[in-house]
Amino acid sequence: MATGQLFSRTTQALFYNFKQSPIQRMLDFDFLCGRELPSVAGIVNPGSEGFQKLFFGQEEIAVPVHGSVQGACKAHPTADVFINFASFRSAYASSKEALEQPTIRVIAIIAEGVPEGDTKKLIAYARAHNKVIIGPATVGGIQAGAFKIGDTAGTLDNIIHCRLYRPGSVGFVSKSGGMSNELYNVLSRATDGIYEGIAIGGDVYPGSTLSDHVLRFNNIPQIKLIVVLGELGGRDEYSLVEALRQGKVHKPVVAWVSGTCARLFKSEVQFGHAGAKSGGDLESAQAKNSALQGAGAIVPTSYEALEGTIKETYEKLVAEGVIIPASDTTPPIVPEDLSVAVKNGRVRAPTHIVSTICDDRGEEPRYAGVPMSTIIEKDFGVGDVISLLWFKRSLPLYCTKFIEMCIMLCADHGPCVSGAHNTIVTSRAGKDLVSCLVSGLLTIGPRFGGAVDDAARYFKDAYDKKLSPYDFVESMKKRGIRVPGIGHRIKSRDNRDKRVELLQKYARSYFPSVKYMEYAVKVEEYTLSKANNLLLNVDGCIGTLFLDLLVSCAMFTQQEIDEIVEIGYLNGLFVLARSIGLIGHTFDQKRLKQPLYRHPWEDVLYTKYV
Ligand code: Q5B
Repeated sequence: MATGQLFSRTTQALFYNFKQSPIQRMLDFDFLCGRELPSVAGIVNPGSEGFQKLFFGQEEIAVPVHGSVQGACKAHPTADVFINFASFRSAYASSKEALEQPTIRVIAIIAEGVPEGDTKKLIAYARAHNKVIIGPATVGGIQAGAFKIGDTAGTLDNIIHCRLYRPGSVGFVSKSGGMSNELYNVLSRATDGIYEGIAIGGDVYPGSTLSDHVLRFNNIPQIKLIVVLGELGGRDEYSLVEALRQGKVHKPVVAWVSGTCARLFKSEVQFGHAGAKSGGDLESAQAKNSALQGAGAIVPTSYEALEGTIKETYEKLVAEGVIIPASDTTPPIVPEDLSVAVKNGRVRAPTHIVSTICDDRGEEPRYAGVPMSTIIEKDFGVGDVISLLWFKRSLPLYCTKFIEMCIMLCADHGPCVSGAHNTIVTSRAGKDLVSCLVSGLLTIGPRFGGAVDDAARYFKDAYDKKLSPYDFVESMKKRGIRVPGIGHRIKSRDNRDKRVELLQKYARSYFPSVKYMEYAVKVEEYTLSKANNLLLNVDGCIGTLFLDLLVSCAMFTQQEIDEIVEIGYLNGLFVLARSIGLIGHTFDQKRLKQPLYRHPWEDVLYTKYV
């Protein structure tokens, strides 16, 4: 393993797998330390390229995303730390690939459960190529005031509390990531804080050992005191014992091996880490503590006494002039995320969107207050859903049935109408479903299918003003306006529109009143006297009947009815219905593998006389 510093204030890392929270925590730490360069140079997210927006202090920065380890290393040749957040399944392959890159020097493997055989292969490769592995099964490590791996040291509050934004004099190494957080607190109370802290991870075969890091700390001039927290199980601590015995460590080492309580259990005990189980006597916490003490480490009598022992040793070093306590600085304030501040009631922000029809924030979406499960359990239909989402109330059955009839009857009217024709041509041009659909929908307007609202408006106005059919039609003619809802290209007095007949029959049977529709029938009588095809069409029928529905169900105020007609809700019925048919035409053409449509020359009048 390399000797000396692993990180500095300019160290940059590549982060494997996009994990927003730990990356943001690294960048927040950078800001707290006053780093100028973000510690995350790039993200490797297999299969995707681009960038991710993250905060660096108050500013947003774009962190590049690379699809491969190799690509990321090539793009960021000075990033020499690889932080691997792959799962245990893919941690080996990605770690191996990272180790093979000449630019990568240190790799942290966060995943738990990496097969021991795989870890051993990684260790062998790293040793042979003079690279450092931290982990697997680790939270990582930190160099105070310089560089932090992922979630190490927890929240910003904890980092500030432990003064990790500036270097102290202690080199700390532990197996456990959780306990390292605890010890950062202890060390901030008992000393001037850490210079560097590493959690090697709780696996039986860690990529780097306690003694590897202690020997490294021994070579770092800023580290004056070394603190080690081992745990029962395994023999790792004995390599430290050996190093101490051989005089390889000349700085004071305070050490404690936790797990002394294992002796209280009658059978073998497995603690949280894979490697933390009471095995033979040599692997017990007691044996390791006494071996460490015998080799010259300062070992307290219990974990409770550890803080006091560290404090005593630290103060002795201060008194001897070995340590000049690091001075305290005030770190900058890292801006809080808006979502967190809002959640905790610390700020209020005006909303940018108002919505009243559907609330998806609870366990299940609610349409106008009605939970989705109720809609299913009570056997609601599409008409009920339209009632709730468009009119924000549950309409009676005869109304919802009428809505459904409109949808069913207007779903399609063959391939020759404007909308279907456009959709067919678009589909044959090879376009996608949405393009085909909207190309058809865009033809819906005052002449084709989109006369429902205007029919409701004009017929209502004429009826409310008590205009005779004659006066109504002639006044429209004078104004040069065709009566919306009257007239059809193929339907006529002798070829009635079945849809109109069906809707009229239903409404006459179930609606309390059909006064607007009956008025339209009288208008039709007059227009038919002018021309055979000027009959009440499907738009006019739906428009007038919907007026009847709104007025006669007594669930809408006059103001609401005026608003519905004014806004133009009723064309929505045709749009919704015809979407069904247009989607059908799109699929039909594609299924039939129809070629690109070209209109025949002979069907075009080429003339210069108009
Ligand atoms: N004239 C629908 O016209 C059509 C008149 C009128 C007074 C009228 C026309 C019209 C109003 C809009 C309307 C919905 C363009 C129709 C639909 C869905 C569909 C479609 C499908 C489906 C048809 C001949 C003479 C002229 C005109 C006069 C015509 N309409 N006068 N009020 N409303 N209606 N649209 O056949 O004296 O000779 O100059 O605009 O309600 O879109 O199936 O196809 O489900 O897909 O082209 O059902 O009626 O008649 O333009 O040659 O006019 O009648 O002024 O008089 P045509 P034109 P003059 S349903």
